[in-house]
Amino acid sequence: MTLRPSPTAALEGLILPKLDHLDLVTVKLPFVAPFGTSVYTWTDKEAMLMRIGSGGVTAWSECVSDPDPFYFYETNDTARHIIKDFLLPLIEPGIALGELEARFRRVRGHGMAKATIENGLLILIALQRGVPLHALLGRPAKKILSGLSIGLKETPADLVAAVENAVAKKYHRVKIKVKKGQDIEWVRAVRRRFPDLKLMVDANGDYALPDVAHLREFDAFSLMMIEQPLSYSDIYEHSLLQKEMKTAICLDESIHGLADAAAAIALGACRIINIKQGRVGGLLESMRIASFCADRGVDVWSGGMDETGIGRAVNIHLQTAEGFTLPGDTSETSNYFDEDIADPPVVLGPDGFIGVPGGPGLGVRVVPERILKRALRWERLR
Ligand code: OSB
Ligand code: MG
Repeated sequence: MTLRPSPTAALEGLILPKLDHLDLVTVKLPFVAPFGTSVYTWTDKEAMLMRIGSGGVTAWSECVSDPDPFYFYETNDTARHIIKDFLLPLIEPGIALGELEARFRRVRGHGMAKATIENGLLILIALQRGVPLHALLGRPAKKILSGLSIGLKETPADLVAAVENAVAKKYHRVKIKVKKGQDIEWVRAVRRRFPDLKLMVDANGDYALPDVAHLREFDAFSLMMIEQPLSYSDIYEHSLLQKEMKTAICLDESIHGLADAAAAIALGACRIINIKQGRVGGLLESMRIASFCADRGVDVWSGGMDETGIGRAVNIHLQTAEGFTLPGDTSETSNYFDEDIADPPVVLGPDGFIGVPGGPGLGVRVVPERILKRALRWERLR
């Protein structure tokens, strides 16, 4: 393996602007339908947004945590606490982004809180330069692959109906949530109806190693992968399971940064990694993981946290980076929301691709009236 230049070296050298103001705004947007997983059923998105301004330019970023700790340990309240009391005091105008990352390392974990700030600063700098975020990341625009994540459905027939809608829209792959007792027969029904569909399942950690015989039943369905079959905190047992299964394992919850990705790959715990930029601490760490995986022939894709239009746009820009070879959980806005807080909404083209917004920064407009309509809480910190 040849050593290549770091994909983030130039970004680490970016100089932080002086922040004139900083607000945390919590919004609550109803989902068009409840989203059920093995860990919880969400009926709305409660998101903490960060608004920062410098020299008349305003940037919005989104913390991808939920109000609850059912998917991940961070919550909107822990993120607020960590941002306010520990991360904000470390921001200093004139230092480089790499120096800020180094200072942030002293705070252990809390990647979603860190990502909110790092992403916000990158979006702000892109806006100040008048360039799209992907260009600031050093990447050309490209058509982004789409993918839908379908929540648990009561019956196999209900699930097949939902998959039919996704196929009609030309989604590039379909992921279905599974849990113990709501799995094999549901997947079998979808496979029978769509023998060639790019299909995968996500268990959000619902199984344990003694379920190996049951998990091997998934091998009959030519799935692209099974996402996080075992515990949210495990890497080692996934390496044992991967040896017993044909289907590729993809890790989501277990990967909190580059070191976890390296450990998982070295152990053979997965063949694919779901990179959620928030879970790993932001765009830079996401790019490091993606490049590391590309060098080792490990596919990665961008996960989602059913974000508002702000986080959704961040995920789209990220997917222009090297290594994002597989369709991610990047769906149309209308899959989750009737009205989002940003315009324009994400829509699939006739070929199922998603365009990267071309304007400066995220390339989407945050609509103030919609924020005000949806705001639960507004806090000025600077
Ligand atoms: O496990 O990937 C997951 C949503 C919330 C929390 C965890 C997960 C998900 C999804 C949906 O699967 C992703 C999306 O559509 O944004
Ligand atoms: Mg997942």
